[in-house]
Amino acid sequence: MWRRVAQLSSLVPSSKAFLRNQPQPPYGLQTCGAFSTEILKPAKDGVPTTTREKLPFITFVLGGPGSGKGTQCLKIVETFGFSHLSAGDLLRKEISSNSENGAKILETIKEGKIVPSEVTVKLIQRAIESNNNDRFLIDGFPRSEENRRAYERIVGAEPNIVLFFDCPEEEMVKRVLNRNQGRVDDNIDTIKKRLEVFNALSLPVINYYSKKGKLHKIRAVGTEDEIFERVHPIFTRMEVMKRK
Ligand code: UP5
Ligand code: MG
Repeated sequence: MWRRVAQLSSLVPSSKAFLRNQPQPPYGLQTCGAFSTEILKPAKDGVPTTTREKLPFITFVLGGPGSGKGTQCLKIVETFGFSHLSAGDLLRKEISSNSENGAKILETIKEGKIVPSEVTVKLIQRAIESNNNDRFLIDGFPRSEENRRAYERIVGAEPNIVLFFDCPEEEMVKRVLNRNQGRVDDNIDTIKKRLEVFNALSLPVINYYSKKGKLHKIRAVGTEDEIFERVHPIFTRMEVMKRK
């Protein structure tokens, strides 16, 4: 599994060529329920989110480093009762638990590169499985088209909606450098690499969901509360909230 990651990580400079060469997933789409969840025919190796009686409502939360994903997720959790799964936090937990992959995950994060999809998707899948909530925010994932396809293949479903926190690079760099929480990737060299990876590999994912009509782009400048005022109506409008 990790050998594949190393290959992926080295793809950052030539990401366009990599993305062009990726095969399309051979899964048929079905539409399910009132919330336009698209269930893909699940692969043999993973079905968890599709074995529940009712599919959970999944929101992917995307945006560059320091765009405020985590901060806004906490507010959405408080107001709308979602469970927050930060892919970065799940990976950092793997590092601190001295798991088999911990050292490699640490190296990848220090380099600002992307951890192999299988590693991250399994962590997300496990976190969803062990939580009975019917609504989740998946923060900071998928970061590449390959991540997105792996999630669809393993979990067998697409997100209901996708949030994109759109923030100028200058502001993101300032916020990350001010954070001061001891993260190994909060230094100017790694931040530059994270921004390169975001532009090369994550923006195509955002474009993909925009074309599918699932994307909610939020201007991520201003105070935390001002930004949340832009987020709030997205969820109040949704039928899923009325079921609470
Ligand atoms: N802040 C927030 N909002 C503010 C505002 N409106 N005004 C002023 N300050 C504001 O915010 C960042 C800082 O800004 C905080 O100090 C906050 O108080 C302040 P935060 O909400 O933490 O922003 P966020 O977008 O969550 O930034 P983060 O640094 O977490 O984003 P990344 O996407 O870079 O980090 P993540 O943890 O998701 O990933 C880290 C690494 O893990 C990746 O680079 C990658 O190597 C790896 N990774 C994978 O490989 N795969 C994955 O799927 C996920 C991660
Ligand atoms: Mg974060």
